[in-house]
Order: sequence, then C-alpha cells, then structure tokens
Amino acid sequence: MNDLNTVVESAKAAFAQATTPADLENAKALFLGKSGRITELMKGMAALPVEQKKSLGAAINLAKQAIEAALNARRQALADAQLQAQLQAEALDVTLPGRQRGQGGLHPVSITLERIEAIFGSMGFEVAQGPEIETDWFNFTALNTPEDHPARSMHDTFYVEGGTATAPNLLRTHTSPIQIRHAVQHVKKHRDALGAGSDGLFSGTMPEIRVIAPGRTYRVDSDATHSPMFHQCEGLWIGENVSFKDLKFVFTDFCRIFFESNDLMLRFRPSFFPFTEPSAEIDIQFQSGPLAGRWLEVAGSGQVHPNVVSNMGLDPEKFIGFAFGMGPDRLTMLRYGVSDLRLFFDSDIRFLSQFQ
Ligand code: 2NL
Repeated sequence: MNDLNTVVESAKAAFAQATTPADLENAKALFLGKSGRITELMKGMAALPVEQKKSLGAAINLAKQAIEAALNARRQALADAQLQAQLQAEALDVTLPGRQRGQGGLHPVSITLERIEAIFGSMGFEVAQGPEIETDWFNFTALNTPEDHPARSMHDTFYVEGGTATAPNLLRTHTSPIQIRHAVQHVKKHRDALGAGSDGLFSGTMPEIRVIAPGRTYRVDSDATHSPMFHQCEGLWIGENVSFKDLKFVFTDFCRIFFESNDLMLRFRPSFFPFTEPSAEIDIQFQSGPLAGRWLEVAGSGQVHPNVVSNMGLDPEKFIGFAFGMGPDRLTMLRYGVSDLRLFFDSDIRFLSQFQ
C-alpha cells in the first residue's frame, strides 16, 4: 500500500516537473508505459493467490486511476498555459487608432489664399486666373509703367524665350495682368451683348467689374524676406461710381475677417504706383495680441489710373474704381507668427505639418 502511494506521489512529482507536452508524455511512459511502474506491478501479480490478486489489483487500479487523473490535470494545465502564452503573444490593443495612410494637407499659403478668396467671394468678387508667362504689354505697358521704369530691367524681371524684341515674354511680376485680361474680356463680352461694335473706348452700360487675382509671381530677388517666386493677390473694382470710401470699407472688412479681430486700425498712407492715382499703402495696427502697437504694411492700393482704365477698353470719363495688391506670404507670416519667409518654400514636412 505504502509502495503504491510512493509510486503515485513520484508520478505526480514527475508530471509537475514536465513543462512541455513532450516531457509529460515521457514522464507518463515511466509509470503507465509498457514497462512503466504500474504495468510492472500488474505483471508481478500473476504469481499471487486469487484473494491477494483481488485486493492488490483493486489497489493498483486505484493508484493507476490517480496517476491518470494527475496526468490529465497536468495535460490540461500545460495546454492552458500554452493557450495563455499564445494569447499574450498575439494580444491586440483594440483601442489603438487604426493605421492610416499618411494624410496630405494644404500649404499654409494655400490656406491663406483660400481664406482670401472666401472673404472677397462673400463681398461679390470673382476669382480670376491667368498665365504665369506674360507679355510685356499685359505686365507693364497696360499698367502705365514707363518704358524706362527700373522694374522692366533684366535686373528685376525674369525674361523668358518665346517673345520678340518689341514684345518680350517674361514671368509676371505681379498678378495685375490677370485683371487686365479679365477686364478686357468683361468689356468685350458686354460690348458684344449690346452690339456696340469694337471701335474706341466703351462708354455704355455694363455690370461692374469686381474681381480678385491670386497667384504666383516672380522677381529677381532673394533674401530672408524676398523669394524669387512669391504670391500676390490683387483686387479690382470698377464701376461708374466706385470711390476711395468703397476701398476703405472693403479692405477694413477684409482685415477684420482675415485676422479675426475687430480690434485693429487701418491707415492709408500716401504713396506712388504708376497704375494708380492717387495711391496709398495700407497699414494695419493690432490693438491687442502679440503684434499690438506696431504699424504693419499689408497692401498697396489706389484709384485706378485713367490710362489703365483706357487700356481695359473703358472710357475713363465714365468708369472709375480702385485696385489693391497684397502679399499672401506676408499675411501668412503675420497670422501665424512665422519669421522667415523661406520656410514656406523649403518643403520641410516638420514645418508644414504644423498647419494641418
Ligand atoms: C503692392 C502694390 C498694388 C495695384 C496693385 C492694380 C491693378 C490694376 C490696375 C491698377 Cl489692373 N492697379 N493693382 C494697385 C495698387 C497697388 O500693389 O505693394 N502690392 C503688394
């Protein structure tokens, strides 16, 4: 009896030591296999008298059942442990955000351009586009720029192939030529609609021209505050009775909406441009916030010069209006507190991703 208990106990100990299913099956063989301890004990009963066979047989059977029970328990424990390990190894954090494809976003200057378009759009301005390679007529002549003006020199303007000596091609230096093209088209369309012919300057009735011209522009210039490619957005409003007060209210409204503040002042400072007369620089001053107290130049403006009105095909005795030009790059720097213009053109994702 005691012997059998020892066998059962040593079987339990051997099973407990087995840490893999293979180890366990080897340990099982030591007790229940062909020449295992239990099997050997059963073989040893053959020579015993019937009475002893009965009682010892029953005892061995009990011991065998105890060993089988211990074996099964250990099998189950190892299987459970193996399942736990696998679950742990393959654990999923279902609360993690899914892996996404990298998301693109708008460039900060594009964000500014979209805001400018939306704000002027809400005031009834169309958005016009035009070619970046221009003729010298649309870029300079139509805008009343004298033949000997320094802006026309190779030193300031990028000239490109494809033009002629008298009509050279260049990279537009501002977006005004877009507005000249737009105005010429506008006049032609309404003139044709009236059957007014195409001679002379138009002095009939037509809807007002109210347009903005955003886009890329180019000048021979490069330092911390100038890039050879930069953005401009010009605006033009021409009608029969459009005055400087309209410019003031349009631009004041624009600044308040763009900078999300009613707490700013505007100043129209006398200036000069060949294409406007009179002309004014527009400065703004925030009354609160990080830029408070300094006058900041944000745009040039003026009443469109009569020669420019003529070049649109309109009679300057009948049509009058204003124009302005601003730099979306600079507006973006002011709005976000960016100090170096070149950051906008370096394509460094660490900088650009901050605007998403
Ligand atoms: C500046 C100056 C200005 C204009 C642009 C303009 C356009 C037409 C006719 C007359 Cl079609 N004028 N544009 C007028 C005054 C100033 O821009 O400093 N821009 C950043």
